[in-house]
Amino acid sequence: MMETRLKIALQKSGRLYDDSVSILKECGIELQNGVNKLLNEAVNFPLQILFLRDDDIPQYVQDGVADIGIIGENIVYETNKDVQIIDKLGFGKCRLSVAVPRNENYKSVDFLKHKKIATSYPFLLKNFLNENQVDAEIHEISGSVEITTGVGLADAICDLVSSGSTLFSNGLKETEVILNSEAVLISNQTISIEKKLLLDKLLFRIQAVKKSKKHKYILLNVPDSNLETVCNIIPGMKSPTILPLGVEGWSSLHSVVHEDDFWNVIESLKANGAEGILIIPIEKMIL
Ligand code: PRT
Ligand code: ZN
Repeated sequence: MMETRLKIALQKSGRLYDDSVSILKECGIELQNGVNKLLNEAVNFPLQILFLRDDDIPQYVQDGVADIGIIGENIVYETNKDVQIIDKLGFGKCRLSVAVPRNENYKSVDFLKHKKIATSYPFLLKNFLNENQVDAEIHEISGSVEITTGVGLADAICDLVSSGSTLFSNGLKETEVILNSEAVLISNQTISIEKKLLLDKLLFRIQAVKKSKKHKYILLNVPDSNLETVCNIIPGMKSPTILPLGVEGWSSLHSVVHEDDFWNVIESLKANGAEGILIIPIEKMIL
């Protein structure tokens, strides 16, 4: 009997390519060296990788040509295929926004009434306009949306934004956020039990990698008199590890901090007499 393999669709080149391949790598999954750029096989996990245009991935996953895929939420919702979002992956963050020329006096969505809006996201834009009861003309184009107002093709645009510098250099300002997006793992609605087991295994690894990126390992020295206060500052996983130092009256403390509290924690640690603070990245985290 053929060994069951899970098939994953990844963007073949573009903004999601590097992070998609690295997340597999961080999950300990190694690809074969460049034999075929469109189809690859993991050497140490029953996984086949199909490299596709991002826009095509939802269709492939819906039809079961691929079992799972990595793609921006913007594409998942725009293509509106029957696929399931299993996990957010924390990269490829952007938003789908409406923008208008900077000198326009934009007060509300009513500004868009009977205007011409250029976009590559007609479905999401249409939904947004309907929800806001705005009747406008959608001009669908496949690229360079940001230049359309400057050349008189449109009055407004609806496009992806991350840093905002493309809008800025085209004399536009962001006025509405329609969707916040990041890369997600999607799956076919009906995968077999064998494949589901492989998917769970992959998901377990992805979650360990994601968690580790959000946390740092911290080591510090603290006078015993402040030990209790310092322990309360660091929430840790369960409780911090405390080891006596060679120097009388001092201890070494080891724990884990979440990136969200990171700088606050460091500041209060210093204020409470902590010294020799070391922060170390965590490679994997399994709780
Ligand atoms: O060839 P293929 O069809 O696979 O690729 P593509 O050209 O359609 O997509 P690609 O590689 O550009 O983007 C893939 C995915 O990355 C998108 O679907 C989003 O989920 C995500 N992503 C994240 C972005 C951006 N950030 C982004 N900034 N996709 C596009 N942009 C573009 C945006 O369209 C605009 O032109 O970058 C410009 C704005 O960037 P800032 O930083 O100037 O605001
Ligand atoms: Zn695309």
